[in-house]
Amino acid sequence: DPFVTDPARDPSLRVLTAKPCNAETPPEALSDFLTPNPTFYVRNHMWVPVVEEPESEYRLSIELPDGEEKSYTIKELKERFPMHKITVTLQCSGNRRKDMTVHAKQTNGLQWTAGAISSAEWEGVKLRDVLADAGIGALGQKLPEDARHVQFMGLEAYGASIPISKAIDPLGDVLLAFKMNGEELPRDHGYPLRVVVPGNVAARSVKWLRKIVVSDEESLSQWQRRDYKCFGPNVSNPDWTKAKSIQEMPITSAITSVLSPSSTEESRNQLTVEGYAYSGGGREIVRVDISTDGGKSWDQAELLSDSTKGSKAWCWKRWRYTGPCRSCDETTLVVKATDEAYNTQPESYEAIYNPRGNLATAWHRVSYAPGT
Ligand code: MTE
Ligand code: MO
Repeated sequence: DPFVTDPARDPSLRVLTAKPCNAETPPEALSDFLTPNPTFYVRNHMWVPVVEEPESEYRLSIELPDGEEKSYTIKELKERFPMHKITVTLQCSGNRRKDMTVHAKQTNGLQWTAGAISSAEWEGVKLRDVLADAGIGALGQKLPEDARHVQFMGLEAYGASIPISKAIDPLGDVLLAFKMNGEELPRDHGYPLRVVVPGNVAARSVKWLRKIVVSDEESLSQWQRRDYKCFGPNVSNPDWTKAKSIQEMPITSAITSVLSPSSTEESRNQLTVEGYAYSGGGREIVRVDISTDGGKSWDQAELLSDSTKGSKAWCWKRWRYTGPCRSCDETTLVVKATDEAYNTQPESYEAIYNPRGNLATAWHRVSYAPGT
């Protein structure tokens, strides 16, 4: 049983599968701006690799398009490159998949609710600095034509890739991270080294990173070539080669808590609703619309001004709404968000249905009965 060496886990995580461990952040922890490490969601495809002496034993190797290979110990990475701290939200492409199943039809994959998303302050060195040292992508230097993708390989067998443009973008902030919220990376989240790709689907933030390959091709893994893609709502048996891999995430939002109005007559029809909104590509959330009558009328939530680190808006925005509950018998609360490019969320899950239930970003609806 390769799972016997998996780490102990916080009992408040909402476990979907135990082996491999797939567990959501509980709603209480979703109200924190930075998710505490023990309740940061866990998405493992396999077991958690055991790494005993990383400072001396662990080497990250980098293979260039001409076949040349360089390698770095953890100590070298820490000593030779400037350290950076960046606040980044990671979100699984399957976040809210269960909503798509409930509101459209059956989807195939872990039935996440709104907790396959979490945020942390990550600390490490920039991938672009290390690649430049290895001989690729320094500012002002011409890129070889066959340097198109940067592939990442984990210690188990997981792998994925990102386009070279993201990897070497001075404002792209891709990190090789050693720390998470000021602590050493927990084993579940990639100890001793993980790549963090801000703004992209979390599937590209490969944990237990052992090798980087700069290539003319995307990663050959199924997680690059198959699973994380979307198709038209009519396509039930997709030709996986025909769609683009998910990279930058689309905009989404969710309600994470509804506070019942207090019992005084005056505030009886007041409601407080809280949640998050997030968009990929570093696009900032600029507006969150709330409806307390199933989407017939709208109001705006207050955006909380949490302070972030990094070149772009890589982190979710928390929001809060207190207002009259318009049709205050049984009702549906709805949230949708808008980002700085004026992207907004689709109204229905049917319109974005795909059999793998990826990117279930439709308006988030929560039923609410006063007095409950
Ligand atoms: N990296 C490795 N090596 N193995 C994995 O199973 N899962 C990916 C990504 N990186 C995975 C991985 C997926 S699909 C997600 S959503 C994120 O890690 C989850 O990161 P977390 O467990 O730190 O929340
Ligand atoms: Mo994921």
